[in-house]
Amino acid sequence: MAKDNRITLYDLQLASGATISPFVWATKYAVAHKGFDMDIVPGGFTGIPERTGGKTERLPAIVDDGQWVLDSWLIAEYLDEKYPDRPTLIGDPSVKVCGQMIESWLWQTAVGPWMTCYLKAYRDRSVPEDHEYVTTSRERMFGGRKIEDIIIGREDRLPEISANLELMRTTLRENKWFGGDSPNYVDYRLLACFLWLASVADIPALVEDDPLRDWLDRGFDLHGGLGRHAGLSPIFGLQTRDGDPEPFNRNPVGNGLTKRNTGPESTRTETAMMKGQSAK
Ligand SMILES: N[C@@H](CCC(=O)N[C@@H](CS)C(=O)NCC(=O)O)C(=O)O
Repeated sequence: MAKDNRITLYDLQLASGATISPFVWATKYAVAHKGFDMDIVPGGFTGIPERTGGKTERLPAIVDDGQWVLDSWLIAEYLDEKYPDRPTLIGDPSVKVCGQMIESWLWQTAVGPWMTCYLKAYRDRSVPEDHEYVTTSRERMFGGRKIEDIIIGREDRLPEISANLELMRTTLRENKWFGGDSPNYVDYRLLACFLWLASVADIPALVEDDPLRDWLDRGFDLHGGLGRHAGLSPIFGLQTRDGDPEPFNRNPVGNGLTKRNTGPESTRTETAMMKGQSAK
């Protein structure tokens, strides 16, 4: 049992003290969701093995009353297993399977493309002793291209990345949280990607009136404003230009996939459209 209700969490931070890693963000939310207080061990990318006594090269890691647990998903599973009487993070196994699928989609659709827009801020905002490591390791990940070259053209890419998030907007139009009435670990995994974004966004990625904003604001406010660190940047405020794609669908129409069939009344408009009639 966590001593004094406290769990130690090894953080991965920028110079501002804001967490950069989406995996660490998800873990912070998981520990808070379980009702534990956190003792944060600060630090950047350099010296993770030294900081953790050789336990890991990657973060997050937690220590619960002397027990080390690594990996953000394994930590969430550990917390549910060890503390079943506290609020559930994952619960049914399908939550993990479907959650990992939607998270992979978000990484492919947005996190990866945003990385090509914000890599310079990612490096410049890291703690000074990390700059060289972040530069060389991330340039290697991008096939040896220079960080300054990778971000070129980002103003053209940002509206398109935003437009590609429509799947999340559709889901959140019908549901308060991915967990249903209350947030679960899937919400935290996805919120963590946007918190990563906020940690590196030297220009906004989403327009002010993006429908995702409601869920994001509620999510960032959870657990005493866990996602409101002073080192984070505004992610809303993207200015679109003539010729840019619409950053979100302003006229979403329900269809058979998203609308529940509760009888002819519920499908009348769609049926009229399909028959080329005006709905009565
Ligand atoms: N599967 C691991 C991934 C952890 C991971 O890759 N963390 C990154 C930060 S996002 C890290 O520690 N990177 C250290 C480095 O880049 O040297 C988890 O979910 O915890």
